[in-house]
Amino acid sequence: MANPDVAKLETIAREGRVEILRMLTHAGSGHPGGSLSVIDILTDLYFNRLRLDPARPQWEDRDRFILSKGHCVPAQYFCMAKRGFFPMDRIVTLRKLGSPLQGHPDRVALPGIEAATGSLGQGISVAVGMALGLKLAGKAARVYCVLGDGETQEGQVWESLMSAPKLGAPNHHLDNLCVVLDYNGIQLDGFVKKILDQAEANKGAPTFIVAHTVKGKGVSFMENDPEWHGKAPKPDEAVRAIREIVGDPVPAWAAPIVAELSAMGKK
Ligand SMILES: Cc1ncc(C[n+]2csc(CCOP(=O)(O)OP(=O)(O)O)c2C)c(N)n1
Repeated sequence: MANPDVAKLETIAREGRVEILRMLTHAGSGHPGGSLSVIDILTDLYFNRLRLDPARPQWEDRDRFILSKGHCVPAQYFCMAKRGFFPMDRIVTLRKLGSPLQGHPDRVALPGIEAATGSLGQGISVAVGMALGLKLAGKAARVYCVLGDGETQEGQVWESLMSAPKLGAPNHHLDNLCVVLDYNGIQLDGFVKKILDQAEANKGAPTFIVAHTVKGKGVSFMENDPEWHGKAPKPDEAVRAIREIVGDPVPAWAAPIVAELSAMGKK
């Protein structure tokens, strides 16, 4: 989109960070670091780019979004709720038995999710296939996919990215595919550079964007610390984190969440 309202997107992403911390604290498990790094990318996609109709999640001409780093789905749940796919109060059921909001995206349980991801590397392959299918069907819809930098170590990522520029040629180049790399520099067990350096950006069509992000962004004690890859905050930690994100005094919209999490900490 030509002129995104950046201030509006920043406000939404700030709310997203608060809701991510809230849902992870309720769940007692999950992945704060990569959810906090990817929320800015997802905010741009969901509120500036994707053509979706929450009332018709299966609308044929919709753009498709696949979160290949599926463990960071709390960020996507926030965006979906905010866009009206389901009520925001449902996000506290994250990872609960029977909830459609599982720890990794489930396309059967939650309309609006395009692919079950979480086994790293698979989402990008699905995205490439979808882009080809849409081209062959003559649809103008686009496919967006977000990859983690640690995830690029999966062989399947390389296979799909090498095939993407070739598939559909000569008449159906996949210029409807846009892949964004959440380059936060940290994977599960440490810094990506120390483990295996990441992919170089592919030039030409399809598009591949390297987004330089910060894992745990917005929370000083989570930023750039691999400890916070896959550990939920305790209620008092979540309150501290939210205060950092929203500032002091806590604004009215965030006050009930701070009160809710403070009460959890006293139980
Ligand atoms: C095939 C596969 N192997 C291992 C895992 C376990 N795992 C979950 S998250 C993760 C690290 C992913 O790192 P990255 O892609 O950089 O994600 P981010 O830092 O953005 O959270 C790993 C190894 C998995 N989900 N799937």
